[in-house]
Amino acid sequence: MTHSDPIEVHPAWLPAEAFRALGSRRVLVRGEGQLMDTVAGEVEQACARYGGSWRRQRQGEAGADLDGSRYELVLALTRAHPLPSAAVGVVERGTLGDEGFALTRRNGATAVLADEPAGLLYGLFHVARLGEAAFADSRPVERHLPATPLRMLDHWDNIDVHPAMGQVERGYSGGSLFWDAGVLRDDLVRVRAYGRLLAACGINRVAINNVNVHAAEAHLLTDRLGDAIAIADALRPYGIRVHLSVNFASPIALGGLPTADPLDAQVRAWWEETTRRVYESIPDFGGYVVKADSEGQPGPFAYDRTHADGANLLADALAPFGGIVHWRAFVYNHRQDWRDRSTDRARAAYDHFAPLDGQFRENAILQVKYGPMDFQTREPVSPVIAAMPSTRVAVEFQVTQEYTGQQRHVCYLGPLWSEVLGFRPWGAEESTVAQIAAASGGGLVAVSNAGDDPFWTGHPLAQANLYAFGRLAWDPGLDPIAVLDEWIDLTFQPAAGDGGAKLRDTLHAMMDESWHVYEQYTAPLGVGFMVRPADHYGPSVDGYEYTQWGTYHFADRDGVGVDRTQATGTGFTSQYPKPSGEMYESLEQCPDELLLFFHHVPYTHVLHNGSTVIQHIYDTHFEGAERAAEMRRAWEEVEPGGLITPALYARVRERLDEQVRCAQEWRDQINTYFFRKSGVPDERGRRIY
Ligand code: GCV
Repeated sequence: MTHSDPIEVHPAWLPAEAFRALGSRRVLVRGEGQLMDTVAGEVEQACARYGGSWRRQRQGEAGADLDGSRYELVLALTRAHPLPSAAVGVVERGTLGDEGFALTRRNGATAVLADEPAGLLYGLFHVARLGEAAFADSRPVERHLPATPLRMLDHWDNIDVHPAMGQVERGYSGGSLFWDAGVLRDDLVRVRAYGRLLAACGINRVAINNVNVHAAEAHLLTDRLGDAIAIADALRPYGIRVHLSVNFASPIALGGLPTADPLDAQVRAWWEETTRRVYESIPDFGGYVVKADSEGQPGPFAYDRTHADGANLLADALAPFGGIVHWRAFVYNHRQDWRDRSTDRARAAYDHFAPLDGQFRENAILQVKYGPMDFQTREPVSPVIAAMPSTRVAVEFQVTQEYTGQQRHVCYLGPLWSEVLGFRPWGAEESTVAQIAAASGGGLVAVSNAGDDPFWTGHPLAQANLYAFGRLAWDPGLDPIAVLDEWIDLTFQPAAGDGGAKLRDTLHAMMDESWHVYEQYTAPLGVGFMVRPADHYGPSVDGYEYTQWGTYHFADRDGVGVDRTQATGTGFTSQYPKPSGEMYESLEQCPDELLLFFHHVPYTHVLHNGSTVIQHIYDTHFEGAERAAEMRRAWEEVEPGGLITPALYARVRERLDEQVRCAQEWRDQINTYFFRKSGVPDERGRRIY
């Protein structure tokens, strides 16, 4: 295998083989509408390839040959009339919602039923996931309903190539799927294929442009709306609604008004009219995403108005059309003085937003990053999530691996998200983060990691992160390792058979704990950052220590960590309800992995695991770098073939080389730094520089 092997666009988790089982059956599709056409098209293609047969039955069309018993797979809307016999009595009509489906198998036929076409689309992809298992034995009726109707990806794509941030801000997968150097791509076939991949893992909304809305991108709302229309047309067949990130100062920049004051009548009229025009062209438009008064983006503060005033302005403009505004809570002082230890960036989102609870419109969603800082490898859950009972709150994840190896490192993030989603701020008997987000009507959002790279995600194994986000958004209770298994089986379908068992084991060995491995060799015990400023890749322990960004570790010769306690620190722990706040406040109860996020401790402090902080730093860094090398050794034993094409093999191999190199660099810089600061030697006498 060489680098010059031709690389076609990789099918990701939808290779043709994923449809072999259903494509070799007799299939009946029953129902009308655009999404039903998509379902029928999928079935038609699969049957053409694998020798099955299929029939589309239209409403009212009946006849002996259309009896469901002649089919091995029936995909039908519950309102279909007459209902194919395999589907009769399976489920009560009207109980599956807009997107749910029911699946059962009896008398030799598998039936998938849904109240709405979107449900059948998700049901079809579920059958693909099950493969032959969908046609074996009988199955009691299973009902599959998404935990939340809002399962969204944000793209940080720019239209113009930004001088510092490029075509895609924090993008590690080549260029944008939508734009190339200032223009919409001519051919949106790939965007349609992207929509298909997203639907197959459960995502139903995409914000197409960067939340940092620069000059050209602001025009998507008006004279470049055509770009959004074309993208919406490409994604619609897979049930995906398009959203736009908008610039809060648009009334000035685009409308020629002297102000963007959210309470100004002209400003309100401008947003109303502009929004009306958007809906004229895109009737199923999802709504707006706004980053306001954050990292230099304009917002309501310029007019002495609150974030609620800002969000409500846009919510009111969107409301007549059923649209939503996602208002981001990533607001903090990015001009902090490192000498001032009382200002704490972690506190900022809560301080800004908690007092506004109850003031947001019904169609405004507060979009909160999962942690209080910025998508670090390890952070506590953001206290904002539990602090706004009268606000719709969406939890935001980052699939693009800005701080988790930039798709050069294997870092499967399913376990991180699953941990966050399962966290219970009020204690064991109370709601999880996933339940809070769903019950509030906020849902889940993540920054996409996809681009025009032939493998979609730069690192082929990073596809698993995109897949896992969708699946966990659909059902946060899924075991992330089982989700990884699904992804392996779909993507490397032959792995589902005997020959693939070894590949499956290898991928699990490399990926299951890869987030922990990455955590081991990077910033220790939840302290965060220590990355190279600006590009956020690779180690630079003091890179941010004396900057204005508020991301400090405060290491000195005696100890390290940020005191965020109420007793002696910034008081951040008080933003949590009981018992989580008490747990973090207490040095004894604080989980080891978050110790340095909440406490400044001496290097000799003994962790729950019995090790001192300094020895733990040495041990985890030696071990993490070694485990990265083990991943490479495991991959070396994989034999290219089948769906492990030479190009895919080589791409993974080349990235593993970089991961091993970078992990060693992290190990040596971190260990050396703390040895020099503390003067405490490694008790195992390993090499520190
Ligand atoms: C889009 C981090 C990233 C920025 C990003 C920002 C955000 O700070 O480094 O590139 O900007 O988050 O989420 O808005």
